[in-house]
Amino acid sequence: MKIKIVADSSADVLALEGVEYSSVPLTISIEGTDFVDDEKLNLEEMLHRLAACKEKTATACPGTTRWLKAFGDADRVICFTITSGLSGTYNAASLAAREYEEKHPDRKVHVLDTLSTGPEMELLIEKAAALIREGMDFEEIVRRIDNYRKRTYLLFSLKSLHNFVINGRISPAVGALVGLLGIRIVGRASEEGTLQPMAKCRGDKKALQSILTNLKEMGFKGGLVRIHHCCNEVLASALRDGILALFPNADIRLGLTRGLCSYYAEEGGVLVGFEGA
Ligand code: X90
Repeated sequence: MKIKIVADSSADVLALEGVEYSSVPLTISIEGTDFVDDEKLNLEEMLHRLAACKEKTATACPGTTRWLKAFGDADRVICFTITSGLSGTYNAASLAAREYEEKHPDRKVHVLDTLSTGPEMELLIEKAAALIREGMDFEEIVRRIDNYRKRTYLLFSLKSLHNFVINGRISPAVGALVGLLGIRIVGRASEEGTLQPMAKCRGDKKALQSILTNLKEMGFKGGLVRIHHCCNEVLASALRDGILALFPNADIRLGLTRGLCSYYAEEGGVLVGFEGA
């Protein structure tokens, strides 16, 4: 029985080797232009337009039609969504899954609210892909992924929370933490899947130290780490080197945020997904 993986575009994963996979795009609207977060997205143009734009910009989650298209004709689907704490994506995917199963009673879709995004989603997707390749059955994979999610985490460093505030995704009080020149907010995805600030840091070097400290406190012992950044190769590489200096056996991979995560993380933002306790 073939198992397909489907995830929304906030996972920053466009393709998977050896496993059926579809990425379902969110949309970023900037002054009348819709940037669809798929493989054709011109990220550079989107960031330029964003920097020049003085009007309100917005994002939108994929509707059920896009999800149904991604499920295609798969017998079994494992579907990963960005946190329901910040987006309607999980809700839309769940509605689509119900519709799919009603139409095809022999098929099944498991929708997983990752309570996170970006590189933590990538870890969950990678794990599911590995288990599919091993030939494990659907129910068992779903069980394993549910357990695995309990020990994966997301930390981040952001220079601005502007787009979170204007889209009503965090309270103005939290948003007020940044705005000062050179201040980064280091935070984590909370257990409820919301943005939880942990430290205010002046400059990327301090942010790096704060991320390393939190990584250890959250139980990292040298497992998998995925780092996604928006135009900040310097901090992303320094982080990799800092982690490797403490945990030489860590398995670390760097990648780029795509449209949705770039819009919210903004230039300079770095997201770290890892295996903790
Ligand atoms: O329009 C929509 O439905 C999408 C809304 C998404 C809002 C959050 C995006 C987060 C992107 C930024 C840093 C990580 C914060 C994670 C907190 C859980 C990535």
